[in-house]
Amino acid sequence: MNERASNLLTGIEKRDIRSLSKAITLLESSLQEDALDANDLLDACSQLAQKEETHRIAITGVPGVGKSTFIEVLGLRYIAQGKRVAVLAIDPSSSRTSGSILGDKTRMERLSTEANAFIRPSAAAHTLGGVASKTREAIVLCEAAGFDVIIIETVGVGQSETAVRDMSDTFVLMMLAGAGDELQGIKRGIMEMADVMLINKVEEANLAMARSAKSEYRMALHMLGEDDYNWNPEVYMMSALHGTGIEEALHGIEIHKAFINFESRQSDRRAKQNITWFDEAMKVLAYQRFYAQAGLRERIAEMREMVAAGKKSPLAAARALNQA
Ligand SMILES: Nc1nc2c(ncn2[C@@H]2O[C@H](COP(=O)(O)OP(=O)(O)O)[C@@H](O)[C@H]2O)c(=O)[nH]1
Ligand SMILES: [Mg+2]
Repeated sequence: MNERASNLLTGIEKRDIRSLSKAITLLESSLQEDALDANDLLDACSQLAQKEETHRIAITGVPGVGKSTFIEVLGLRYIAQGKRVAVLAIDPSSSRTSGSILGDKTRMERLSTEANAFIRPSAAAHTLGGVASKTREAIVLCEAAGFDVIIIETVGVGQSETAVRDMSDTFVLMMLAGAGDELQGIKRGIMEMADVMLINKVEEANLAMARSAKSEYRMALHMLGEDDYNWNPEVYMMSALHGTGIEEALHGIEIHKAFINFESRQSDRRAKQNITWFDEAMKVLAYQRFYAQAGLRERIAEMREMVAAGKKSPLAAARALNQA
């Protein structure tokens, strides 16, 4: 390991936030000269990470549902319990400079001033293997730096949830009462992934509607059936802004943690997740190596023209380029 990587590693071991931040930036780098250090660092951190004791919580839901507001409350609770909390935000649609990320930061104002909190906005969307794969690496680094609770905030639309489910112990889905499933962009597939469901913004004016939404969701979850571990997801009502129902919601998350910690379910789940990670990394690296071939770009352009002119079928053209 060279000096830069080993300095960062020392910093991470000392729980230095600046080193952690720099290390994550290094891992996000797409520069060829950073790749080796990034690998060394990730490897060393995987060995360091106190894996079993940490809790990886994914919070998902449509923009505006109140994820960041809830994470601030949740994070402060964990800190009050003496834990160290890292928040990683994934927004597949945004780059680092976008307004939504800045908005998140201000919404976690109190959390961000805590010495035992670390808040990291989304990686740039064009990083190799996608934002989600970088988040996975960031989790490893945060755990190596002694963070006990890792909260991953992600928008509940698009394809990122499956990836996020694959890197969390507890998958929390936040909903609004009465907005209608279609309106919320919540697909059945996402509901199937939920370990805990929270209906947010439940206040006096919509209490009745929230109650009926709750029983509808409970019924829907029940019909979806149990997951691999026979866990029955529960639905809670709360107002992250006004602080009502928070105890119950936290309790729901904690019960799930206790459940997965039982009989090595968590290590089992993480082992499966690591296999998925490996499979994805294989694809990304194979893809990268393939496209790094000299002269490939010209050959692709040539084949495209032949396909367009009807001189070669698309499949035959692709096969021709893949026979190396
Ligand atoms: N009335 C009400 N507003 C809330 C609640 N939680 C969040 N908000 C507001 O909803 C907006 C979006 O919240 P935010 O946490 O940024 O949502 P995110 O996009 O899911 O992260 C903000 O203006 C919050 O103040 C709640 O429980 N009740
Ligand atoms: Mg947010």
